[in-house]
Amino acid sequence: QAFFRPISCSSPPSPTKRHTKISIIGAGNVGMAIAQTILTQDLADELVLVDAIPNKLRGEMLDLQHAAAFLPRTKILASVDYAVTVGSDLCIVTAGARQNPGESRLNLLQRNVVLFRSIIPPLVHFSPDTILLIVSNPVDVLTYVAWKLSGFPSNRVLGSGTNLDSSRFRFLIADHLDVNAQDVQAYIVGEHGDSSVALWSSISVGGVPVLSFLEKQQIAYEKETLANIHKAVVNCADEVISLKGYTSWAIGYSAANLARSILRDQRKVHPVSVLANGFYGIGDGDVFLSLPAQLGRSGVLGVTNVHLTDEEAQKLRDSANAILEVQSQLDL
Ligand code: 6V0
Repeated sequence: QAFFRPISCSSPPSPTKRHTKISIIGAGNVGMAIAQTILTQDLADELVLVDAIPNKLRGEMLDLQHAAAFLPRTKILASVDYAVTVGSDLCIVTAGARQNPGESRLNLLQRNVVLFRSIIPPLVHFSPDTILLIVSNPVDVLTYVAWKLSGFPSNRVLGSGTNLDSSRFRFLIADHLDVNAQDVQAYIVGEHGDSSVALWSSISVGGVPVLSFLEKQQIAYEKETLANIHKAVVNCADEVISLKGYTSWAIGYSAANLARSILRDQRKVHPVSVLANGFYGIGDGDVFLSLPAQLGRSGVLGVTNVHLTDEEAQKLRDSANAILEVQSQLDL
C-alpha cells in the first residue's frame, strides 16, 4: 500500500523542473568540498561520486546521505563503476595522483595523463552531451588532455583555472582597501600557477577604476604593494598546504560557483581555463589557459574583450608559452 493516498485532481500536472545531474570524479579533499558546497547550494537533483577506493567512497556517500534531513533534496549515489554517471549534465574531475617524494612535476603530470585515459573516455561514453570541468592539477595542461581525449567541442571542456586565484586576489585587494571582496572586480589570467598574470589595469571597486583613481588622488602607485599582493596570490596555496596539508574550502566554493553559472545558464563572466588560441596574440598551438569567459548552459559561450596593456598581453603570451613547453614533453 502506498504511503500517501492519491487525491483526485482535475488540473494538469505542473511542468516539472529539468532534472540536473552532476558527477564528481575523485572523492578526496577537493572532490568532497565541491560535493558539500553543491549540496548546500541546491545545484543538483542527483549528485554522483566516483573514486578508485570503494570503501572510502561508500563512507563519504553515507556520511553525506545522513545529512538529508538538513539539506535540499538531492539523490546521492557513489560507485567505482562509471555507469553510475550516465546522463550527467556536468562532470567535475578532481582525481589526481599524489606527488611522490623527489618526483618531478613532469613525471607527476605524465601519471595524471595515464589516470585521465581511464577517466575521460568512460565519462564521454556514458554522458556524450556532458560538460567537463577539470580541477585536477596542473589544471591547464590536464584540461587540454581532457579536451583531446574527449573529442568534445572546446565550449564543453573547461578548467577551473584562475577562478580561485582571482577570488584570492579579490580578497587580498578588499582586505588592503577595507572594502567588500564582492565589490572588487579583478582578474588573474593565464596559467593557474607561477606564470599567472594579474590584470591591474582593469581592476575596479564599485565601478571605480582603481589605478586611475589612485593616480588622480596623487596617491603614490604603491607598486610594491601591488606586486606583493600578486606574489601572495601565487604563494597562497603553498601556505595553506604547509599549514593544513591540502586546500579544499575555497576550491569547493569556486567549482560550485562555476557549476551554478553553467547549469543555471547565468551567463556570468569567470576567469577559467579555455582554449585560448588566437586571443591576445596567442599563437596557433592548442593551449588552454584562463581568460575571462562567459559561462552558460552550453558551457563556454565566449571570451570577454578585456583591455590588456601591452605588458599584460606579453605576460599572457609568455604564460601560454610556458604551458605549451610542458605540453610538448607529454606522451599523449
Ligand atoms: P586527494 O585528497 O588525494 O584526492 C584525490 C582522489 O582521487 C582520491 O580520493 C583518489 O582515490 C582519487 N583517485 C585516484 N585515482 C583515481 C581514478 N583513477 N579514478 C577515480 N578516482 C581516483 O587530493 P585532493 O582532493 O586534495 O586534490 C585533488 C586534485 O585537485 C589535485 O590534483 C590537486 O592538485 C587539485 N587541486 C586543484 C585546485 C585548482 O584550483 N584547480 C585547487 C586545489 C587542488
